Amino acid sequence: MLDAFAKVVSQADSRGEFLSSEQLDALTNMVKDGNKRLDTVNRITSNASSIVTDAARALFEEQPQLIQPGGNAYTNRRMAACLRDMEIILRYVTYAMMAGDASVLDDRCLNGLRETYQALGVPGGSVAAGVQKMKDAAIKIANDPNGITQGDCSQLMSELASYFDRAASAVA
Ligand code: PEB
Repeated sequence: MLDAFAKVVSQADSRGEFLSSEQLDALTNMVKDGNKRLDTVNRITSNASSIVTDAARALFEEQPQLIQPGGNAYTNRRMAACLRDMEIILRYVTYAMMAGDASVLDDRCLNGLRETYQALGVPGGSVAAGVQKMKDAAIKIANDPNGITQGDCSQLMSELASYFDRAASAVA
């Protein structure tokens, strides 16, 4: 598990070189945007349960077969497992956002997840659809201009989107 700083240090060390000016520039920009990054993580973290439940509701509206008898989210036990899975994925996305690096998401959440779902008979495409709904909700919340000093968050929002896309394509 690496963050954006540890990653460039490890890359440079494996080549036995000083940090390049491109690496330093990228890290400088990351430091400059640090408060925005923390606000992003904070906003998603504080709204995690509504992000999860709204996305799940929308998913079941779009794919009602999931909650009908025989569906993969039918029975309270499976419904609970489904909501829990969405929450786990969202939590790892916030970790990746905090770290500025996807490795924590890859190593601790997505690694082997597709195979786990295949073995359980959980439809990966439906999980991916749920993750995309969480992405839209998370960006809406993180990028809301109200109640915060305004600035350009486009780069951070596309980084955030990329972690959700990564999770969705790991299971689809
Ligand atoms: C991954 N999910 C499930 C299981 C595991 C995971 C390991 C099996 C064990 C259990 O039931 O608890 N666990 C989860 C995860 C990590 C982890 C992401 C990462 C660290 O440790 N069913 C649906 C939807 C979808 C869903 C499409 C969006 O219809 C999920 C939610 N996951 C789902 C369901 C089960 C499950 C288990 C229903 C239970 C399947 C079953 O037992 O039949």
